[in-house]
Amino acid sequence: MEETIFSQIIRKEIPADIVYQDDLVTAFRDINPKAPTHILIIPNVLIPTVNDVKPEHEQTLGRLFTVAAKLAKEENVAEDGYRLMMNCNAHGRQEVYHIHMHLLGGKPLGPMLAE
Ligand code: DGP
Repeated sequence: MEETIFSQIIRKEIPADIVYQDDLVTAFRDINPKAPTHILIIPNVLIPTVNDVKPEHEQTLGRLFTVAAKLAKEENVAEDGYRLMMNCNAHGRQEVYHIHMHLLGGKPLGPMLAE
């Protein structure tokens, strides 16, 4: 398993706009935002893709959702709505092989998939 740039962000070795961190997860603003709110919520432990998820990750991955809900409220997008998204491998267009939940909101997001 090879570390990605996200491990360096977790350890604060490179700059990122971190909006939340605890013992299990870290959340920071996407460097190339696709919506007014675009935050990545990631496990502190390296899990390259959703295909690598194991039962022992369930508590950590559950935390992604509780943090998403908290951040959606803080970003004032909870009422209007938002999208949570996780890409896997080539067909999912995953770019960084450290799983991450995209939290997108702040405007109507349009159809889920572009043709
Ligand atoms: P994905 O295609 O799901 O793997 O999305 C990867 C996202 O990660 C993409 O929206 C851009 C973002 N990203 C890549 N490198 C960095 C970085 O160094 N810092 C931050 N904040 N975001 C990054």
